[in-house]
Amino acid sequence: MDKIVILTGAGVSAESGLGTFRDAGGVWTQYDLEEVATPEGFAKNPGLVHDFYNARRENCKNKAPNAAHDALARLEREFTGDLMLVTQNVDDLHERAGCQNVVHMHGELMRARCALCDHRYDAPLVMGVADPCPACERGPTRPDIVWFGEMPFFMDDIYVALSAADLFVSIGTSGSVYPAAGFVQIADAAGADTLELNLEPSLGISDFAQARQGPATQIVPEWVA
Ligand code: BJW
Repeated sequence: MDKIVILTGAGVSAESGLGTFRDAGGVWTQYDLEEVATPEGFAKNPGLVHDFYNARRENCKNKAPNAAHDALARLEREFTGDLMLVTQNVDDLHERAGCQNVVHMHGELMRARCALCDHRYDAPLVMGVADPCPACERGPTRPDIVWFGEMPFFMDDIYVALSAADLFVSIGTSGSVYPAAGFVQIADAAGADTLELNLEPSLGISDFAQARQGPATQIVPEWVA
């Protein structure tokens, strides 16, 4: 076993106090995703979208990595083969646990980008509609987040890693958002073993060879050990 791809989702950060999206009380039960997580929503009301991400940024800064993040950081440090940690999460808890190479396929809460020239930079804690791009000074700035209908980042690198993987592990994701929800099928077709670690069976559980259910802070350290 020397090529592992790990996909994480909101369930990994749940026990750090960051809400998931689709569980009871989750982000999409409180906000209309069309309004705050689509390019059309941003075009219609950028102030509302900035308010949503400003609150998420403030909330995230006050949270800490948990035992699942710590275990994955230890795995990254100690594993001698190729390991790609792909996260759908926009928080920075994997990095704060010590992970060096995190592939943020849905972007990063703590980063911003210019909608005109694509310049990327560290987001201020509070972004606003009038903020000019620090590089071109002309374009409107936006959170560096992949919204519905937009192409997730690093897809070529991810598909290459999935096609070569010996093991694909999906942790803390409901398997309801594509293309991430289809990664298990790509890895399986390429001959990888597949494992799901989640609080409850995901939508895609039948595609996995093995699954373990429980809180991430328990089952991830147990798996890494
Ligand atoms: C615990 C736990 C604990 C709780 N321990 N576990 C077919 C193919 C391709 C695309 C599509 C398709 N069909 C539809 C699409 C379009 C769309 C899509 O998927 N829509 C679906 C709703 C049907 N996808 C897109 O638009 C994507 N772009 C795209 O497809 O571009 C074209 C393309 C085509 C083909 C190839 C490549 C590209 C973009 C999707 C962008 C998603 N953005 C969001 C919001 C932005 C980030 C933010 O603001 O935070 O990303 S949506 C939201 O969902 C967020 C998440 O990353 C994402 C996934 O959610 P996640 O992480 O799974 O959270 P939950 O809440 O759903 O689940 C949590 C799980 O944890 C649960 O199972 C719990 O049980 C568990 N859990 N506590 C362990 N303690």
